[in-house]
Amino acid sequence: MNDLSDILSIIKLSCKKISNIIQNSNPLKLSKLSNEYNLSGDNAKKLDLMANIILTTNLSKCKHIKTIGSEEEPELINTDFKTAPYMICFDPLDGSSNIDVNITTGTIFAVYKYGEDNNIVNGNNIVMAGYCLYGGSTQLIVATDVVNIYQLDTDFKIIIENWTIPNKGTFYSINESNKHIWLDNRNNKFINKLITQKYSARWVGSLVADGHRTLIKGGFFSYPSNDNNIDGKIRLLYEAYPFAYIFKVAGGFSLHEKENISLLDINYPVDCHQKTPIILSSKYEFTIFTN
Ligand code: FDP
Repeated sequence: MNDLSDILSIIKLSCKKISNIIQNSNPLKLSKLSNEYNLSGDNAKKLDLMANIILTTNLSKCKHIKTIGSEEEPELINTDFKTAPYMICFDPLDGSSNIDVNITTGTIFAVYKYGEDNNIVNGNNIVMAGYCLYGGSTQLIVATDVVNIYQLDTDFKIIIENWTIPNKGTFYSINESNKHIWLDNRNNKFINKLITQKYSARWVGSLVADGHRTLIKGGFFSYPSNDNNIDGKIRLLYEAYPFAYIFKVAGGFSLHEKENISLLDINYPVDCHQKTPIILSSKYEFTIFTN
């Protein structure tokens, strides 16, 4: 086994555990606020913290990993393996507002390879990224040089190899209740244009679910900056970079609305919890948005 398949095995084991907890517990109890707060600034639910403990405990034993970053940890954690080649960052439980109502949540991760000078420059240092969906079934989407989709039976088994995103979709996914406070005025015009082309709206409110729909069916997903979230809401290291990587490998696109470049080219942040506006898209919608 090579380094990445070792890391992937640990992710599979951890996601299977998290999936079992979700399948076998009362969602109202799992969604209770913990007394602790995560230092990325959000209230942490019980399930968020359980998922974090499972992932950090398992991954900190992996000899290939030098550093761990999690939404639920204040700072990056150094493992015992000081000369290991990789950093892993994850959101242990994305979509917390959907836990109590038994709607899809997920785990998002990215594995970064340190450069020669022991640096990570941006999202292009990613060598593997993915997410696990805890939904109608539990699926794991993994991007290396191709995107593969696994489904959990007794273990994760590949159900689709080499997934590519369709060129065009029929849905756009954006929280339109923020339309009066969006900072990029392209959004309103763009959505009106899609509506005239018979597009419909979808918003689950879990990045994993809305991003997954866009990856499978094509279309447009965005969480733009707004008056209340000037830097956007999605975290760069463990949400935006991984999704940007997955979309790129699948033949799709990502964009930072202010810089007008791929999210992967945005500089590695000083703060490991830095937020960013995010756009993920198939080709047709991306071409309209950027022209
Ligand atoms: P959540 O706070 O529930 O974890 O990452 C943050 C996130 O969910 C995304 O998964 C989701 O796309 C977004 O926030 C939803 O935000 P709104 O509630 O503002 O729509």
